[in-house]
Amino acid sequence: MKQLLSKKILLTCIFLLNIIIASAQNVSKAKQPIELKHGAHRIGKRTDSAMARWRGYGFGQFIHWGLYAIPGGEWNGKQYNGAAEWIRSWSGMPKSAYDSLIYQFNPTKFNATAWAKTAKQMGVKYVTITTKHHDGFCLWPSKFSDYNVGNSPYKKDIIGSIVDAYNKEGIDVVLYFSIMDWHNPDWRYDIKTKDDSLAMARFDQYTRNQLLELLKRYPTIKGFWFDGTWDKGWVKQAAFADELEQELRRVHPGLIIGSRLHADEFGKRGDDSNGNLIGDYEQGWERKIPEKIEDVHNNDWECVMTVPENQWGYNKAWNGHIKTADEIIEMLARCRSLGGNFVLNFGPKGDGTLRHEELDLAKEIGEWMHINGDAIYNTTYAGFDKQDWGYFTRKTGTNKVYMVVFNVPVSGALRVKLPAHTSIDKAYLLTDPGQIFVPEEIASREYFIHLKGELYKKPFVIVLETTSTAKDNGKVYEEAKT
Ligand code: 1KN
Repeated sequence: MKQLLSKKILLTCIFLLNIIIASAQNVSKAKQPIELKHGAHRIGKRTDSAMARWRGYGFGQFIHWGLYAIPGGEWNGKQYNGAAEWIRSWSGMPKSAYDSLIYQFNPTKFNATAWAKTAKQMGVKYVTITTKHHDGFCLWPSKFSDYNVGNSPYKKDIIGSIVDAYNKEGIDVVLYFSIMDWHNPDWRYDIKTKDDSLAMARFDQYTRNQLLELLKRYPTIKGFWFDGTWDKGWVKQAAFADELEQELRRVHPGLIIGSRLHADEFGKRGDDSNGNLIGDYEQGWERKIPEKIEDVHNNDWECVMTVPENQWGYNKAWNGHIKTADEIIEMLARCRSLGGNFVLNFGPKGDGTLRHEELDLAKEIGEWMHINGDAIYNTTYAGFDKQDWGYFTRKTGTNKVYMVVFNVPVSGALRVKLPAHTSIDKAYLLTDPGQIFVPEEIASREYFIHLKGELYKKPFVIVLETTSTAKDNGKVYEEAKT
């Protein structure tokens, strides 16, 4: 009995010891990064001027345009419930009917200058335009695919006229490019046979050719926005895709590429197997926005957002909730307060015009940006605690902090908690610097800014000129939570 008991104790001890050893090993494993050939090539943010420019944009426009704009989510009188640009994948529409839309593509009312002027009026600093979506249709006359705009009745190069017109308005251009291609017979969702490998090797070269072609044709572009890279077929091309990314960067210095082009050799996407971000910025904030600064893991990031629910290409029937200008402005301010860019999607019609809902939004958002843009452009995370009335942003590298106010409390008192070693020198309304607020100190480093009882129908901005006696001024806050 005694012996049995001690045996039991011994076994328990060994068992516990094993757990301790295993967890200790885990800890050392977590500390020891594994060697990766195709993981992140840099730890931390880029420090060059092209990336600094991108970071300062604040607000961008996304454009999804292609053959899917012609059906606009409808085929033979029936409505497709998915995203309009995915209609080719719907069993209700024959693939051949979709592919034949190229013979109908003739947007005679398309005017790149008009689009660029609308974007400028809205206040965006960059545009991301679909060169080729999942359907494989190319909006430029590609030498490497017949399925391109040059073979449509329209004939003319759409990407070229957009790049020129937007650049003329001072707006930078990024090219969206879907790797997944429903038109190219060499595309594979997975690679299971020798034949699949051969096909995908041809597909790799096709992709490389097209990307080099785009860089050559449009030398002013600032970046590529990749999509359709989630299937195993492409994930297994990690080595090729990584080398391709390096090649594109060599050919076009300063080029900005998000986290979606290549996986690492273990098939890990976005963050590599060591948890480091692949590419220049986090692309995962699609139709969602981080809640707090910890969520962004000190990465550069961009949020892309649709006006209705999940619709990117033109859909005649916008069902469900459609965002208002004020909602969109709030999303924009929230993104800026967490150091990200915000990109609003437009889905132009098949005739080349913008739908009136989007034109109206561009105007209303633009009116706000025109007077409040200072709180958005070249701003970043302020290092102040979030308050219920809205969002803080900071003019990058300075002690100028903006309060973008959306929810005025019934008391009219806006709470501000200052970080350590910081004081407020001056507080005033951005649109009327003569309107000065005298902050009331309510506790150590805690203030109320009292509004004067007006009715506020639009979000507004209060500027705080601050002094920081912390070692490194504004920079401290930007790097504080890294
Ligand atoms: C949830 O699965 C998807 C798959 C593709 C969600 C979105 C997308 C594509 N990315 C967006 C930027 C659009 O281009 C959309 O078609």
